Amino acid sequence: MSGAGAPQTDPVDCSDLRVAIVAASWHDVVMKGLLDGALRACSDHEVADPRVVRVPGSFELPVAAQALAAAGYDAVVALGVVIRGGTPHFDYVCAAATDGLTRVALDHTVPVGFGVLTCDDEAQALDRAGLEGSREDKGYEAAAAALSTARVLGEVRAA
Ligand code: DLZ
Repeated sequence: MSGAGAPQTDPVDCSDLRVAIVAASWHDVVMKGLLDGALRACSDHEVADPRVVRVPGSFELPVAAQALAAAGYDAVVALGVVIRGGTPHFDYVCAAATDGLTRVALDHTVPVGFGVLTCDDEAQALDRAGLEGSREDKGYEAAAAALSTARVLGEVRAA
């Protein structure tokens, strides 16, 4: 999947929303880039004080996202990096994170930004991490998507 075609949208005011970020801890340089990007997106959208929680790996993202959604956050941003190794573990962790986060979003009707990188190697991950020299900023994108979706859901509920 390429990053071409991503929407170019201006940040909307989300100062009234409660926002949480859940971030895995594997691959710390890439994770720092993703987390910084998500926090920058929150700032651009005027989210005052997003809550940040850390979990060990991407496999643990859904259960933490579920707890945050159940606690009443209006938007959750999930960040992680999974790098392919020589075993099927990669596929299981990616599937668990993807399916689990989708389930949280639908079960709670809360947008869950999908900022989980699934890469063949570390170079691919660094290129998407929003670091100096990266071509993409997936932490920012995931947070911006969750925030603008939370705004849309608010409008749907109000109509
Ligand atoms: C075990 C594992 C491996 C091999 N690789 C990664 C990875 O690249 N990225 C990641 O976020 N987590 C990895 N994990 C850890 C699992 O997500 C999980 O934390 C453990 O299996 C314990 O449940």
